[in-house]
Amino acid sequence: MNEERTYRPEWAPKEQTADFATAYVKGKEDTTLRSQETKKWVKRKERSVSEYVEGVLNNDRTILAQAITLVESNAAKHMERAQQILHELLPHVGRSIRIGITGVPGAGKSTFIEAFGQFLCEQGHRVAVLAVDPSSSITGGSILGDKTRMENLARDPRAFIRPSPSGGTLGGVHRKTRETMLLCEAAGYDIILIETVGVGQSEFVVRSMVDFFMMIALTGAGDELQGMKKGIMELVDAVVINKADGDNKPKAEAAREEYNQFLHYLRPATPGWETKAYTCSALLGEGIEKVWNVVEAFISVTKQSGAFDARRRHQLKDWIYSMIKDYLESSFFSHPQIKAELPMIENHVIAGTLSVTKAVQQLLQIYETKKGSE
Ligand SMILES: Nc1nc2c(ncn2[C@@H]2O[C@H](COP(=O)(O)OP(=O)(O)O)[C@@H](O)[C@H]2O)c(=O)[nH]1
Ligand SMILES: [Mg+2]
Repeated sequence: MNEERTYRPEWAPKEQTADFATAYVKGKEDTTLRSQETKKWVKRKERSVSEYVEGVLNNDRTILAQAITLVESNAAKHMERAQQILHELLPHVGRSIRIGITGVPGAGKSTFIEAFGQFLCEQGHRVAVLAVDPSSSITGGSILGDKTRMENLARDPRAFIRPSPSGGTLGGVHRKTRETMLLCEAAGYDIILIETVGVGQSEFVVRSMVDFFMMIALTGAGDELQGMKKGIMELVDAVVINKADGDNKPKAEAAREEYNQFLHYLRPATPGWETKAYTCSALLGEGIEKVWNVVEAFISVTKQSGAFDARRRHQLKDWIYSMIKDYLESSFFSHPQIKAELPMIENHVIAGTLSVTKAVQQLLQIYETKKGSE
């Protein structure tokens, strides 16, 4: 190894740990961006909308990734172009199976997706993996190391992995993930897997964009049923108890029965479908095919009953309303006059000199009159 390759930045931990990149490779100048004659930097040419559309339809992965970046951008100029691209791609979207996967951190979601995704690719499918990570919208960072756990899947040309969009509210992530999903469908991915950590509202957000929703659960930790408290069990179409291997196998079987007893009394997440618990070992790849068989049965039952299409229609409506809410909320709170007056009005309410209703009325009046005079 030469000196450049072993250079370590000062912020690197002293101890070499497996989850930290061990070497830092110094960047090379990208000569393609320098004009050959003048030796001056030239700006990379922006792609046209039709270049994006064609690239996505031909599953050019570079262009797909760039289109997703455009969709994720909050800049007005990018948003407009992204919407043009999405509009042209509309006839090519919607033909995938959308599967959401939730569970507490450490349950094995990423390991499961790696095994499940590889299995599906071997079956001739093309799989896109997206993530809704609420921590990324709050802290700006994504769950560490997720991508590295999907190393094999990431290398498979039949799979496409995209980590969480960052920035903005969960509502913003919601829009970005939905639109990213549409781009992946247009690029020919027929199975979309959306991973989310069971935090806050993210489960509801993911439920509102998928056909099939599953929870990866664990045994242990007092054997309590995870997700019971938060009502997550009423959102899912399957509970998959992972790590059913080695000494943990009997425990996983017991947990499965416990879950099944409990699920029996719940209102099913999807009309006409009984949510049940299953076991698997994502690590050993056991029980993966069984989970896929469950998804296939679900699709066939709900397509026949009409529940599948009804849910898709409902989700589109839901999307309209959630976007309106997001838009109004950010438009209200970013309004200069509101920003200026809000702290004062807040203080009046706290001091007891103004009622909450009156305060809200005042603020809305400020917002509406200013909007009207713009
Ligand atoms: N024994 C066993 N360990 C597993 C299994 N699936 C995942 N793990 C381990 O559990 C840990 C967390 O897995 P990960 O996929 O990152 O969980 P996530 O946070 O839900 O995405 C990792 O150390 C995995 O190797 C399994 O089926 N059996
Ligand atoms: Mg993970």
